Amino acid sequence: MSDPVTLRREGAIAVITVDNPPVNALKHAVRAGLQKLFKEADADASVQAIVLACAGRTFIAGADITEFGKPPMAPSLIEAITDIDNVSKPTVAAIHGTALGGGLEVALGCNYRVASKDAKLGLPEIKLGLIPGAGGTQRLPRLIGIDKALPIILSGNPISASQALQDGLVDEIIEGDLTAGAIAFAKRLASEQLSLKRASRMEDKLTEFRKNPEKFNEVAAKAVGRNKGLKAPMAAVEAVKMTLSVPFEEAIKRERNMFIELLVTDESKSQRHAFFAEREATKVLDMPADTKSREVKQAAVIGGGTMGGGIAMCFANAGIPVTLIETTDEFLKNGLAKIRTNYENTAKRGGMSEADVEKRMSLIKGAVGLEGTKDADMVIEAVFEEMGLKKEIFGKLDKITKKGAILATNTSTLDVNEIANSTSRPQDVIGMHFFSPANIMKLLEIVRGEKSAFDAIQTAITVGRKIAKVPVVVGVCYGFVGNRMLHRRGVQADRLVLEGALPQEVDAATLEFGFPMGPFAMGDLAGIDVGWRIRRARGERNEVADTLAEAGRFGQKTGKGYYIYEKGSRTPIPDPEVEKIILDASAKKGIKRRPISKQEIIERTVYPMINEGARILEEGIASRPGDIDVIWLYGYGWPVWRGGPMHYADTVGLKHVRDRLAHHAKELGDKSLEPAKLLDRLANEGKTFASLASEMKKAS
Ligand code: 3H9
Repeated sequence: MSDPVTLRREGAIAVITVDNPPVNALKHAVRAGLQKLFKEADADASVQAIVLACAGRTFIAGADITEFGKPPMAPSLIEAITDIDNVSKPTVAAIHGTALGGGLEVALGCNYRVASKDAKLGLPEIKLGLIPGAGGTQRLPRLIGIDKALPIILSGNPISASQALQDGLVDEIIEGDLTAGAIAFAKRLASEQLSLKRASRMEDKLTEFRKNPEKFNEVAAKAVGRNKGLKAPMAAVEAVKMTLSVPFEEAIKRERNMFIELLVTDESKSQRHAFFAEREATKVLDMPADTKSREVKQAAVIGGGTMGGGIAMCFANAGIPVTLIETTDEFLKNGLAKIRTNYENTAKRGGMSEADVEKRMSLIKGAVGLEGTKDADMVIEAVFEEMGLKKEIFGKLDKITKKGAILATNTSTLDVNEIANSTSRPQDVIGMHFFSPANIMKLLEIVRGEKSAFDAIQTAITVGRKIAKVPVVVGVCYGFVGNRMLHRRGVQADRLVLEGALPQEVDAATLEFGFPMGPFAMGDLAGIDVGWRIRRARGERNEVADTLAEAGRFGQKTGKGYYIYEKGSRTPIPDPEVEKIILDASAKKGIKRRPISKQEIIERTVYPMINEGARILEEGIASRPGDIDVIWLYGYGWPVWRGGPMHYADTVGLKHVRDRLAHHAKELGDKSLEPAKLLDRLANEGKTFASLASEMKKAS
């Protein structure tokens, strides 16, 4: 294998290049190569300055995450960066793509940083449940100040090159050839013989905070935000705080130890699992490796309601022209107006410029009637959930649309195969299930019909990524993966309320678990009337929900539901009237109410989802446990530090989950809680969903 780090000369400038595809991660050979070649260039009297550049699509994107948890191999990243920092000649990092984590830490070990216009720089370790472990928490605050560094470290979000220039993280933006620009920059440095700028030795940006430590606490509390209590954010604050009182060398050692301690936490393991699961989810196990996407230059969305409008926005946001189709001029006008209002609201909040609003609106055309789909390479239908209507639309699309166009349905419940069979080209039909609000929610369930062609699936994945979604391929079943599992939680939440809990208790336990919202607050947000109407049509009844709906308590939209909402507020306030409705419902059903613990609430709401996830795997609806996790992380607010339901099940132990489900099933006489066959088998064999994933991968 060729060396991933090489050195070449451009006159008196040594150019060290990292070439370790795909993202130039700092595997052992890269660390060793960097250390060796920086030392070599430093020792060479004919070298006046050193440029560090990267080949391929990006600057170094961080430590090699796949090496975490394996025995450490010298040099550590800290050792390599310390040696770079100690070089006696000017050093310049030339940044393109993304300088992330350990990559930015390497760049911070250099004296100067130049970047291409579209580069991004960040310390995303927090998103992996970690802190920067190679000097980032010490060098960044010294270079740009604590008030600017803390939000970067605590959010994990990268900043743009222009922001970095403004903050002093980058010294120059290079237009055109980056390496040539960096070499020119280095030559200037060498000729001016300025003293070396070492972030590790800078103290002036710390003075203000040293004088006023209270200010540090204020800035830190703001940067931590909702993540208070999680291990990595707390450690990050502690690490940055060291800049105020602990000498640099000592602080670096302590930072490293904190990093190592975080590596073994469940939180970090869960977040790292999520990182790889997200990337794995786009790989379809049986798809031939050479499958190519079809080209999508023009899209059409049928239905100008909230969902259709949101989907059209996703395309416009990604720069793909899209036609919004409605049945009448009036509906179309309303749909387009709603989209414009959405964009304008974002602009008012400072999220985009007025010019951006116009640019995006110019990409969205309107048309009345399905003829408007004739030029589209991808059509997404987002009309009512009515099989007859969908089949009629797909039958017409079959005649109108171009050969090879992807015909997608956004159905959340209906049989994609039946829809596909209403056309003469079921191979082009697929489900693309967006989550509301579609322009915000990241998850995209791609529903693969039994006849969907591989290149149609691949196109949906590629387009999904292009429009900034996290695509996961699933099979056809009622509710697909996410909603099918959610249903299990809903059933138990309703039962818990009848047995003795109150909505606010169930919601509080769910929030404490880490979800942003509990099932009842979510019911109020979605609208209680939706389920009520469906149940009425089916002749079914949910005693509590339907009594609320009959009293006109539809949720947030009517100011009352499971909770009361003050005018203009979304904060749920428990309501004694609801408590009475619940007590009456229990009495009517002859249920003797009992106190219900938080533990039982979690076991009864979360474990049945895991159980359903196991059934979904058994049936092959999801191809990997990690796919289910990704769906829950991006579609339903599952806390990332718990890794997703299937990963979480592994952390509590499958035997425990199985036994508790069996216990509740027996105690309550509730067959729906009986452990799934797969869960039972894995528990008996002492296995995990992760081990099942490895078995599945080997078998494919
Ligand atoms: C760190 O640096 C700790 C230090 O402070 C201290 C250490 C002591 N390692 O995302 P993509 C793989 S923590 C190993 O699809 P994109 C990825 O799995 C690290 N592998 O591409 C995928 O593999 P595959 C801090 C990595 O263009 C392939 O590369 N850094 C790593 O959409 C392509 O990835 C981060 O957290 C890695 N670090 O996005 C950055 N990164 O093809 C994490 C990627 O087999 N990375 N892979 O599925 C990213 O955010 C994105 O990958 C990036 C590119 C934006 C760079």
